[in-house]
Amino acid sequence: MSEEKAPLGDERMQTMYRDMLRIRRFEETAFELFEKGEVVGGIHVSIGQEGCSVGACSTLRDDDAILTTHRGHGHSIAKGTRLPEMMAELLGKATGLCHAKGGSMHIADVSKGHYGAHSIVGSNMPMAVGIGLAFHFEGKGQVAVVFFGDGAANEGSFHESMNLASIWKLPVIFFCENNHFASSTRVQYATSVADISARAAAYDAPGVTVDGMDVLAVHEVMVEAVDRARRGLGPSLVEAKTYRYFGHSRKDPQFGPYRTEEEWNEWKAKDPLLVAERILGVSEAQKKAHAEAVENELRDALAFARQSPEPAPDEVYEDLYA
Ligand SMILES: Cc1ncc(C[n+]2csc(CCOP(=O)(O)OP(=O)(O)O)c2C)c(N)n1
Repeated sequence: MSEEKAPLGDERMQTMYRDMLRIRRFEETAFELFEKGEVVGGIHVSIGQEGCSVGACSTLRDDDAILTTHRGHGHSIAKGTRLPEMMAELLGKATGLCHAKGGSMHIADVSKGHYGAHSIVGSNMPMAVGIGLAFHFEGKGQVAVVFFGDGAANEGSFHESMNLASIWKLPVIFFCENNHFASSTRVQYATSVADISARAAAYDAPGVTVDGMDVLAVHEVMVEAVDRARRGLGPSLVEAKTYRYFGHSRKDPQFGPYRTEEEWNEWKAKDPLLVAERILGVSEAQKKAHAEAVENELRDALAFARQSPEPAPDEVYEDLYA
């Protein structure tokens, strides 16, 4: 459907494609480093879900806010977080975004409007409502986008947050990445509705389901939700149907026992990068140029992270609040 709509300018579309590739290659690299023991702590990759993060964040201003989850590398990169400091955070270095106190699952970059990755499932939604309330009072038209999974949509915090955002008409967009699994639990097993977006009706807000493998379709749906939020008309619920190619985390095997290789292959045929190449009009020469630029950027980011010092032991209590 998005193929029939007027395209964005070529430069913007090329940037969207490159951002998706940056996310894919950053996460592939980070996962390899994790398996070798170089990335400390846990890691959850969003490979397969790049159409969601880039489609959503490509509609935002620098001064808009995002909040993400344990699976948040893609949202961070799409919102503008730099790769060197992000890689350094994963490697537990002093130059990391959170001085090595966050790691993969708790990255934050407030300078880019990134109010944190939050690993307690559902915990970021009440925070997004608080940020939305601040934006409402400030009156500068800023919006807050909170990313969460299908599993989080069954948490009480989702319902409470949607309700409060709706009665106060706050500029909050609830962006559910329905990748069909919460750990090993298939969405249909644990969720009362076929489309999570249907739940918006209970909070008198627009709810829309979109193909999360199609970056342009996500972008288009988000343009409407963002516009509504900026105009003071309140929250929206966007559900992007997508798929994670990797297991939930390292301990989880890729295919099962909760899914089959056949299903995995069906989704891989709709890979968001392949779809983007087609609908954004990325030529072979442009693909090659993007790939080279991304490899160079990653190489530099990794070199920066590796050369950075470990945090000093006497800094352990700095930046902590209790
Ligand atoms: C409140 C809470 N319950 C359980 C967990 C353990 N846990 C971590 S991720 C996860 C699955 C979350 O699934 P979903 O919200 O669909 O996000 P996805 O992992 O698919 O991106 C669970 C159960 C947690 N971190 N927090």
